[in-house]
Amino acid sequence: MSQRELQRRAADTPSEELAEILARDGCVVLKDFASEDQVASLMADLQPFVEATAQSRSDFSGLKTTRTGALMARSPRCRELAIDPRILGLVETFLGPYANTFQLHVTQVIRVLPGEKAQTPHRDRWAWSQIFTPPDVEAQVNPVLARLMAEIEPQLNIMLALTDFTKENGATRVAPGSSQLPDQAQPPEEAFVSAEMTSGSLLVFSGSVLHGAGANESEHDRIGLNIDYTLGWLRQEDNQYLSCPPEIAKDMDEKLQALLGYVTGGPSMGYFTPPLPAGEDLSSPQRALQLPSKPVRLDANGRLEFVE
Ligand SMILES: O=C(O)CCC(=O)C(=O)O
Repeated sequence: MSQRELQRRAADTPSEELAEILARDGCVVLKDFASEDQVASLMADLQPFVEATAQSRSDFSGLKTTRTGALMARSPRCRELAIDPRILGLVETFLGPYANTFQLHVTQVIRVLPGEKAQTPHRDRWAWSQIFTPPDVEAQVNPVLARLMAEIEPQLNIMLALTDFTKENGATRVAPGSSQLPDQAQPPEEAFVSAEMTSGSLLVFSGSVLHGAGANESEHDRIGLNIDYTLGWLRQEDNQYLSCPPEIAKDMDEKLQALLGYVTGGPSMGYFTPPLPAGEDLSSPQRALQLPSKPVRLDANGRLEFVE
């Protein structure tokens, strides 16, 4: 596989045109998606959480990388970005054939620190088909899930540059067109392009394209704001019900509540029954946002009780 150019488009390009590029290449850059002021406001929201985040501890996640999550709970500006109509339009166009509802999958600030090495190229959709193995043991794959995931597009990602992304500071490396290759294919180094972009620009990439963070050989941090979307019927990578529980989600925009998972997917997916008091009935997930948050627990005999 030879190198294919990474396509770049204006931020207001119609979603149908972008979805075509994504279907062919698996990636596209949207220039100047956010203004300098928007980037500064995002940074202001996120800085305290990013500064307090310890470095990751695995070879894959990076030993000189910090990953800060729970962004919907933590940042009003991230909430606005997650439901930006340009992004939601593209999510619906690109993932639309494979689901009736969509949800947030990952929300994470990825800060690549000076001295970090390049991340192993991977496809994000492998998260559903790889079988969990201890660190240092070669990943095992469920072949049925791998085949199913390759037949659909299960995921769409955005990476907003909060600093400039350069080859030197660890811009995401992506292999345009690799989304078409079988899982076993290992494209050569030359097939990868550094998604260089100025802060405020956005890399959009599918769960099928081979990519990874680049090595940071500069003296400055590379900071990207990563929000991933997936199909309503797949398990979320970052469990949004825990990262953004009902007592926080209850005052948010309805579109965002739905993306967090507080919506019924189709006729019956995702309902729940409030465990107390007795007599509560099957309820839509939206009801969890309206209930008074009265804590419950199991007593010494394993019986459910309200905490008084
Ligand atoms: O930070 C990046 O540029 C990409 C990170 C990534 O692909 C991952 O952590 O799965």
